[in-house]
Amino acid sequence: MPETITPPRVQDVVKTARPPLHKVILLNDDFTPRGFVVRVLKAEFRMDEGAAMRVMMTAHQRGSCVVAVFTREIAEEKATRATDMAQKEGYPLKFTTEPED
Ligand code: NFA
Repeated sequence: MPETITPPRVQDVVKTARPPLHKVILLNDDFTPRGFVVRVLKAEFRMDEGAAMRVMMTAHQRGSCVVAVFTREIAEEKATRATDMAQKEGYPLKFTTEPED
């Protein structure tokens, strides 16, 4: 009996929307020691010394600096953890989040 050969179906094209991204922003203050800010950036955002130093100095000089972008949940979690890390040491250091345009 002859074999029936079924050609492969053309796969449907499914477009997956990328989730909107949120920025984690480091805010300057007059009290938190520079070295502590660098330590938090390295610990929570896995930055090397050089990157952490540049972000810290940018916030120090301009008032704030974007640290990184993530999905909303991750951005909020990291901002909270980093802010808590400072609060435990008695520093007013603050990280906020905002949607990326
Ligand atoms: N402005 C702080 C100081 O001079 C350092 C700092 C930088 C704090 C960035 C917060 C954010 N000790």
